[in-house]
Amino acid sequence: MERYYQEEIERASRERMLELQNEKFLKQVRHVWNDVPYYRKKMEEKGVGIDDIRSLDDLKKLPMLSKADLRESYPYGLLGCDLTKCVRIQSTSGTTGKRVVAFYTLEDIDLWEECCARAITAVGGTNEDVCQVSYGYGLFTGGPGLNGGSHKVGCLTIPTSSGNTDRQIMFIRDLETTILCCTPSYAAYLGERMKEMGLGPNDIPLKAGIFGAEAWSEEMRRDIENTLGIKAYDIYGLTELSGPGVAFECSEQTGMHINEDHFYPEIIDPDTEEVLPEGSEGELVFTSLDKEAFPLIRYRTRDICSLSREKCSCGRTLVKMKKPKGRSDDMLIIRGVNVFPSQIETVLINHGYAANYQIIVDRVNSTDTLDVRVEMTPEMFTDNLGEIEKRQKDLMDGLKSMLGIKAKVSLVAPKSITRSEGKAVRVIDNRKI
Ligand code: DLL
Repeated sequence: MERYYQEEIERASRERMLELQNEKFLKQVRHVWNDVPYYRKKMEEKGVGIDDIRSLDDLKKLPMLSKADLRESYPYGLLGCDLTKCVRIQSTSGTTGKRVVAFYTLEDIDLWEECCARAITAVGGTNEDVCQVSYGYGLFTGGPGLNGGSHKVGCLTIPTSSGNTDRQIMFIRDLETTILCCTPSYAAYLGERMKEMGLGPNDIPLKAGIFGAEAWSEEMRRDIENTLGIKAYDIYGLTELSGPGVAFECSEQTGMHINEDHFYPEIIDPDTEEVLPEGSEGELVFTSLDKEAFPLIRYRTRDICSLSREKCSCGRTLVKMKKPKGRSDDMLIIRGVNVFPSQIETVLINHGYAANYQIIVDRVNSTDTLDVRVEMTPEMFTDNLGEIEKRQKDLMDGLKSMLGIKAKVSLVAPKSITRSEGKAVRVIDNRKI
């Protein structure tokens, strides 16, 4: 039986949802106009006043925000309320430039945790479940968000955070964890470690996993499901909008329902910023509908995906986003061809490898080179050079037909690529552009 955390919203009619979105949108724009001088200035520069915004149809008149705006206005420039009303900050793991800091009031946290509670309920979670949160806690939103959602659902929550893998497995077994929350790459590592310890799916009580924070392929989903003996569900979100729970997967496992009563999505052409019709692939842009401390209008996520309003068998009417292929800034342009790491992952897993790989890009004599380092599994490990060469050639052929360009493959020994406890770093781009 399908369960819902907030059924009236999750299954609202299209008319009801539009009415709610419209009402909240007008309030949110007014809030930003009155309380966020940075955005008001952007509106004025575009020649848009508050009276030009009368309904959601006018959304397209409004300027977009990007990560550059967030960096420029760091730390308080986009704050929408008095600092005394804020009770928390979270921050992105940004590797370049200034970090992005997002602020929350108590009410913001409550709504965010409700979104996570919807996600946990959608995978079958109830107050009889034990939910182990193995996302990082701290500035990263994964741990705190799912922790809050798990409390709301009433699960017994185990806040292990990430790392200390043997202890994670011990808790899963001793405390009978039924729902595991972590990045997909960490879930794969937990499965690998379990195998090394001689444990199989029947030795653990897990039934579901809520995995997100990074792009992962359908093939990786199948692998994790088989190794851990669970159903693996996707979850999406970003710090700027709250954290995990912006969208979540249901029993159908064909994309994530967006919590569109809180986050209004658009898909745009990343080059022209033109809004694309439903079903087109493009960059996902969100407008928050009821945030107090950190409201964002038309925020460009840089994530590439498409939206679908096809009827879902779970009964939810919330619009669905397809699994993001990755971020537009993760997309590699190799000799003029667009390559997503997730496409490479698909080929590797289809050839029987695990998702332990690294993509090294370089430029030699003005030509881009693509080198995929992938670990042999312990079962296929050999020092027979002929065998290794044959395997490398098979993979190169597979990559050529998926990507349309030639990639070099280097098979490396099991365990020689560093495992990740959070988001995996898959790409090393040595080109100096
Ligand atoms: O990763 C929030 C999160 C935590 C989501 C736990 C899900 C689970 P950030 O660190 O701000 O926040 O990174 C946000 O991660 O723009 C996407 O590029 C990527 N991302 C998040 N979820 C997915 C997913 C968190 N399910 C950025 N599939 C986003 C693909 C994802 N990419």
